[in-house]
Amino acid sequence: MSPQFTSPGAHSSSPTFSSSSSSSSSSFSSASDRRLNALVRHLATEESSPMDSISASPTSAHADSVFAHVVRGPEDPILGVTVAYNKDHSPHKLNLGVGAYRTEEGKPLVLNVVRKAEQNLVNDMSRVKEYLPIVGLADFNKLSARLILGADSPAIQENRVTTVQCLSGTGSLRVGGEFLARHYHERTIYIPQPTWGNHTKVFTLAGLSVKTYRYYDPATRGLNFQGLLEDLGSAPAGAVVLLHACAHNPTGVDPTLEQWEQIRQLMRSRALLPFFDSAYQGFASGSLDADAQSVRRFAADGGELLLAQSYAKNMGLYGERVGALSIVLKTAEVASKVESQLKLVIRPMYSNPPIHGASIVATILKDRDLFNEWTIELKAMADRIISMRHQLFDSLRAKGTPGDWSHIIKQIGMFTFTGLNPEQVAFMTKEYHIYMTSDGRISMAGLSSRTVPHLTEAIHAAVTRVA
Ligand code: PLA
Repeated sequence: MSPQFTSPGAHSSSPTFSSSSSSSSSSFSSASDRRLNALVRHLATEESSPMDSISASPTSAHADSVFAHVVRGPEDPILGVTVAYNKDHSPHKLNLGVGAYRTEEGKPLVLNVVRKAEQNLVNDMSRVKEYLPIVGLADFNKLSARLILGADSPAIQENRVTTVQCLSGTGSLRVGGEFLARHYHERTIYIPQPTWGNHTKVFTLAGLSVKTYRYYDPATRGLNFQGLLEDLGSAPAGAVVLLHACAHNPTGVDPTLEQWEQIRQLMRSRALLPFFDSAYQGFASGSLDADAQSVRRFAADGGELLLAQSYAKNMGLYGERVGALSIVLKTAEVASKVESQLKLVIRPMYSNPPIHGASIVATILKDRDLFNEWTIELKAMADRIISMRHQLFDSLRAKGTPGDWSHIIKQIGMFTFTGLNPEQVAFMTKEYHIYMTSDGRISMAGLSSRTVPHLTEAIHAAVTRVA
């Protein structure tokens, strides 16, 4: 039986909806017409007191927004550079802000091997779009842990590693931070000074208290190793320490292997818990294994650690948001209990991760030919960045730009920490349409042979004309 609605006063002269239904219309449509007509009459009745209360209600169309007091937030210091760049109409504009790889032609790059993997996935009619488990794609997790810890990792063989697929590097850091805030006794995390700008926000919002340790020495444009050892040496026992696995952002300064060894010994002796951020594996040296050495040394001593991985840069999967959080633990039993708690962190946050990007990565990592092809493309990206360093260095030297620019070729990874101050950066943006973060970081991956002369002109003008 159709639902019936009775409307008091349906015979009145208020405006009515004419029914578009034919004479054979069902009792349902005439009933719903009556209901709509009653509503229209109700809303049109001026002296109706419920109407008064609607217009006076803060969420009605007539009142001011309940969010009128909200103040405009600042743009993100890194992603906001792209927003400003997009508004600039100059044909000479150059975006060296966000770390995003560009070709020699200045175009974004989708790796060939990624195109192939996607083709395989599209052609596979057995694939479905069901939800992934809370922890993500099993193959992806297993292969990601192997990629960073090494195929022969004892921790993996002994099932002491739990890996969960997360929303790229950022999501992995956040899930790790939330887990620590809930289940770890020491809520302080030490991050390098300086570091990627988002670290402080991610960990603070996760519920940790953020402190810094000395890392970079502006005088030498290198590592402040003594300061680092002192600060970690006086951190409270058990504190978490964020370490950039390689290609430190923004400085491009990494510890040597000997220095890593000293850091490891100090941290283990003080029971400091390492949390590695690996956003650039393969991008620093061009070798996936070489760039994983810091992490592997810590894992090899049998101690515990957290590890956030991103495939944004090394597979060019920026917008696919694909990454992983691994936690290396003492026993398989602890690992499985920790995983059960990671699921409780993830489920109310985003339920389960997206399937496409992780499937691309798993397809590439499990096929020997695709994997080899990836390493070749990755090396080509790293080599192009290294060659940009040499071209910019040579070009500044040839122009006689005042200053020692050797740090451009000594630093490693996607960025050069130029030493330019915020005023010089603002000048370069205004006069030369070159966009970069105000701390003087430039993304070498955004540079090409074609744009090196323009950047050289701009740097030269900035250092000779702006104090
Ligand atoms: N960790 C570090 C050290 C990073 O530099 C970045 C990205 C991430 C994590 C997070 O990357 P993901 O979430 O995309 O995997 N840093 C970029 C982009 C490249 C950004 O700021 O979001 C940067 O320009 O610094």
